[in-house]
Amino acid sequence: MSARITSITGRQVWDSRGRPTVEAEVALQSGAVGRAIAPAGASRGVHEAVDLRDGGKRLAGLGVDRAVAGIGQEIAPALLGMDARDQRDVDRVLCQVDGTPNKARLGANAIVAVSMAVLQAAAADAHEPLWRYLAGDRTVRIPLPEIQIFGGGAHAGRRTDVQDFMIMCPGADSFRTALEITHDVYREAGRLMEANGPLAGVADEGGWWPGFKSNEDALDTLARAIDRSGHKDVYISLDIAANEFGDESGYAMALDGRRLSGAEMAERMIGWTKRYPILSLEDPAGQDDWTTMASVTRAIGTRVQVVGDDVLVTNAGRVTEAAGRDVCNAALIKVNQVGTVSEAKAALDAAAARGWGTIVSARSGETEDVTIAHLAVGWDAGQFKVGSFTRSERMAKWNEILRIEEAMGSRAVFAGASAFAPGIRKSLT
Ligand code: 2PG
Ligand code: MG
Repeated sequence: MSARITSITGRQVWDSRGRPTVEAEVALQSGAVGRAIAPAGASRGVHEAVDLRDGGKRLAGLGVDRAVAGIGQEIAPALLGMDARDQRDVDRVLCQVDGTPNKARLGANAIVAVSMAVLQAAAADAHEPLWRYLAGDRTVRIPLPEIQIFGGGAHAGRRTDVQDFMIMCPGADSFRTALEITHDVYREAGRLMEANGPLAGVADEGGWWPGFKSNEDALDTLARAIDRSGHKDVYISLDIAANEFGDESGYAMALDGRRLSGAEMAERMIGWTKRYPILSLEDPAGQDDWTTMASVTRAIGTRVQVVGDDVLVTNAGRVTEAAGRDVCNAALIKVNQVGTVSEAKAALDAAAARGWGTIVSARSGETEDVTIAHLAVGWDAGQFKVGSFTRSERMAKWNEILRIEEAMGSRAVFAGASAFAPGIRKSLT
């Protein structure tokens, strides 16, 4: 029985924001089947691969009929007969058939769903869980989770400028323990918000919807919630997503009523890392403001992880270029940001080769698909970012890692502090 691809089907399903997205199903000659669903970002970099949407009035222009049609009319004919185990070949053909540098013609939403479904089918064919199929004989770690407590920015009506207020527990002895600590901090944060002001449900990724007077008010509240949880060694991680409020003329932090130049922005970010127990800082500057990114990294990079997301867009070329200029010391890895599994892996490898931290990440629009949980383990990424600690499209991923941790039994190694670039690792021990 062979792993040749015998059919590929695309269909429209719905994501966690109630928007249409693309699911792909791939069947092999052996009878193995793989399925995957494309996620969708809200804060997107201009250098990302782009989704194909129908436009017009129907479904607010977000329909995916054209993306689904492309799977049937162009992608399937090109991939039928190929060996699903040759992921790199499959992904090369996907890029070729699309023919654009940013997947605009057939859509990154169609392409990423097919690329991940082929991977799932190959693992099913090998009768292995996906993480183990990817890891082979290598020892891989259970990733350190980065979990959102408050959601802001583009995920919460811009109630705070900062997008993600998260926590990390590098001192936990296991993933299971890290989640229990998160549970306690999340509840304490909710209680504080209930006591001190508006508690208006949850944001796009399940974090508390922020009702704060300033960005620093949110930071103070998070620090208090950590304190009240009684747990030690719990750190703050921020995704500033500065792209969303910055351009060539500077950064407009609306909640604080402040306009900052690049240099002032860097100073503010560095100041926060001195006042609060911040261990990780994502996108403290805009996607093309590498000068500000690099000055932040130069100032704090030996004790704080500086993560490139919109800055790097999971692109191996940009990772290598950024590494040459010390723009950051960690890379966020989102498969749909570049479009195929192999290109995402190449970006992760480029970052790991420089000794950077690597974080497999979900998008703000997600589904029940848990493929990325397996990528985080099987690729030994060390860190995993999925959003918050409510809502099943988030919890499904955390729960999947729990299952993997249990399946590994006594061989499970929790990444903990080892997830960070060497300097930061040292400052933690
Ligand atoms: C990010 C992600 C997840 P989005 O910026 O890191 O928080 O957001 O998927 O909207 O780009
Ligand atoms: Mg980000």
